[in-house]
Amino acid sequence: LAIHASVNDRPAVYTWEPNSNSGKPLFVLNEKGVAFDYHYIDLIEFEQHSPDYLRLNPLGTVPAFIHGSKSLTESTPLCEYIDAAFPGPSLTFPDAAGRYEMRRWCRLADRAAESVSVIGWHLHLGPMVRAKPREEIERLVARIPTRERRISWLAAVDGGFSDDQLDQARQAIGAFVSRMDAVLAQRAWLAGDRFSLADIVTFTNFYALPMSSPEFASEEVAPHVLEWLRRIYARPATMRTFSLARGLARRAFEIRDMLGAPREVRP
Ligand SMILES: N[C@@H](CCC(=O)N[C@@H](CS)C(=O)NCC(=O)O)C(=O)O
Repeated sequence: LAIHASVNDRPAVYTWEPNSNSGKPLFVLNEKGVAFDYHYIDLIEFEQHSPDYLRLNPLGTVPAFIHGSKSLTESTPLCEYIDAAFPGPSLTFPDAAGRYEMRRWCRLADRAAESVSVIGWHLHLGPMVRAKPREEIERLVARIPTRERRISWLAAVDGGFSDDQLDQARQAIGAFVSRMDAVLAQRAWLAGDRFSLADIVTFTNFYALPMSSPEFASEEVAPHVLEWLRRIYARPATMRTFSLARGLARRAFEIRDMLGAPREVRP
């Protein structure tokens, strides 16, 4: 992999599944109808720490978005970059108050996403990685560029999370979902009267809620969140994005059916 200044402005996204941070640029590009090259970086195979990938993002995290000679790797600001740098429908607000509200929700969602990630590791990533031989895990972890991430990968592989950590994560998810439900009772979209990056950043982290945390996603406790999920699953760009999934995010097709959202786009 190398950063080649693109002649025709066509961006390239190096990322994993349409899931969490990894998914943000994919949803935004498809909403805007921007053509791009998608390079799948397999998180389960630790490809985000390969020497080639580290040339694109020395921190060893996905996504990396290559545009001209630039490599952009911070996913939420990246969403705003894509929205502003490419043609297509605007995914932000024209006024200062709307943009403030949008960024406030992005920040809240990113913080709540840390708890979603604890549950995701516990249920999915941990078991997938633990299935590898120990020597291979050690070799892979040794390549991780930051100490902080080496420690969290090893902790997740070895002990997993304590019951306390899991409880706290579940509580934080529950609290965030009620907060969303209260706002979505008042308006159709998180930051106001239009679909915006706040909805995308939140959705990419919470699209699997009905499957992974059904206790917070019932008609009784979060009817407006369920309606919001249905509306986003009904967007053609959403399902076009999930069609790129090869592993974990394929579950989106099942979740769409669980929600009874329209099925125009097939897996
Ligand atoms: N600040 C970065 C963080 C990105 C991030 O944490 N990505 C995760 C996937 S959602 C990752 O690459 N994890 C793999 C690893 O840490 O090895 C952003 O928001 O883009």
